[in-house]
Amino acid sequence: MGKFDWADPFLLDDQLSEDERMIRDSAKAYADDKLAPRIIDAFQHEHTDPAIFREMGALGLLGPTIPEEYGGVGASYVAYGLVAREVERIDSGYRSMMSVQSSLVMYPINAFGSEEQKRKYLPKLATGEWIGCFGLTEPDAGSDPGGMTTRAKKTANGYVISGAKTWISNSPIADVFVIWAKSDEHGGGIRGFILERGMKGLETPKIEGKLSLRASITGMVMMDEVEVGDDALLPDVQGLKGPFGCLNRARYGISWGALGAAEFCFHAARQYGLDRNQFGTPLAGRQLFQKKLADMETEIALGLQASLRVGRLMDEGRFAPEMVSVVKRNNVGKALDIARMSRDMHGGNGISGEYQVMRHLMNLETVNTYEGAHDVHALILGRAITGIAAF
Ligand code: TGC
Ligand code: FAD
Repeated sequence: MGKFDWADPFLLDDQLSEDERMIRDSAKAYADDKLAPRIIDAFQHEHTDPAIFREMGALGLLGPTIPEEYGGVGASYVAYGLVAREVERIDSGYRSMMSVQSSLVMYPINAFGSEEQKRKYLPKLATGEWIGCFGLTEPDAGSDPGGMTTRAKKTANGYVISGAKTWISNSPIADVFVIWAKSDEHGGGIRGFILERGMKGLETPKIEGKLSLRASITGMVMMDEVEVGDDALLPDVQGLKGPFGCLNRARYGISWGALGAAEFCFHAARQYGLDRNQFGTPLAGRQLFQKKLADMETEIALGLQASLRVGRLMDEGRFAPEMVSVVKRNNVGKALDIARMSRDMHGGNGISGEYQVMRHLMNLETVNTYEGAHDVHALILGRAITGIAAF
């Protein structure tokens, strides 16, 4: 008979390789030592520390799946998911900074870029010397990115790009911009371009006053006739499958990350219930309290196994985007329920910054919306199940 570990019910650790455990442990040590002490203050004061990119880069946590020759560490997608889980255990905003850099900036340059683009950008993005952002969403094109109006017009030796992107993670501090635009040269098809800070006509105003993800800076990318050379075009992809190819990876990472946040909230509720006495006994000794803990543990354990399976299939080149929709939608939705429950189980203390569960709850509201809103993933699955698109 095996032994039951309440914090690792299905012995997830046993299913990881030695390398995966090493990367996980290094991410965990970093998150505990360097991120946890900063987060309460950073969230309260809406402060994003750009040094975090360089710290993560030094540990190989940026673009870990990218080959070593371009600055990555050639890690598995399971390892990438484990890193997201450890970072988001501290804060979804820190995971956001990391996953945009890794899956939405380094991945498309590696997968769709020229050799020159890979050599120019990837090593500096891997060390965190350069910060990247990904511009898909527009004021009038969120869930429906095919409705974008940003345009790239062909010129003699390049393109002129005009349009506005909004809700772009990292944009106010970014050096490198992966921008998706409709290109007149390609019959109005969607193409990716790499823009750089300092280009004439490029502005990146910050979006102020977010009540969620406050440690991760978000902004717009305003492009007023930004001139780029032919070498700014990502040559190897055309159409929405370009940005969606990136989103598959980022959404998969989020499926692990959200459960890291959920684990924090679960562990916090358990400890609070053991420590706090009401009516003469610890709250943890009450049936209603234990049922909530059992529900949390069950959803986290099931969700982690599902993400591990999708990660293994990704590493074998056998995943389908709909698998990612299952785990992104389920795990984030469950994490949001768990954070809300944990907030409730902390009573009045649950609303204070010090106990941290309300911060996770507020963050997870964003995570439920970005990278394909919860209901949009239901529609992706609905289409796969019925053959009818209901968007
Ligand atoms: P649809 O007709 O379904 O497809 C158009 C073309 O794209 C291909 N495709 C995919 N390719 C790879 N992976 C996927 N997951 C793909 N999904 C679709 C498809 O095969 C087709 O290719 P082709 O060659 O036939 O043209 O497109 P649609 O316009 O009907 O799309 C519908 C829908 C709802 C699936 C899609 O628009 C969607 O997913 N909307 C959600 C938008 C979204 O996720 N935005 C995210 C913005 S980035 C972000 O939030 C970053 S936050 C990061 C952080 O801080 O962590
Ligand atoms: P909408 O698309 O207007 O959706 C509003 C509501 O309507 C949602 O509940 C949705 O589920 C529902 N809905 C939409 N369509 C349908 C339908 N057909 N049927 C039924 N219901 C529907 N984008 C980037 O490109 N890069 C980034 O780095 C980035 N970072 C972000 C960071 C933050 C903090 C936030 C909040 C967002 C970020 N986004 C980013 C944008 C994000 O991807 C979008 O907010 C998301 O795709 C949803 O688009 P929307 O906000 O326009 O909502």
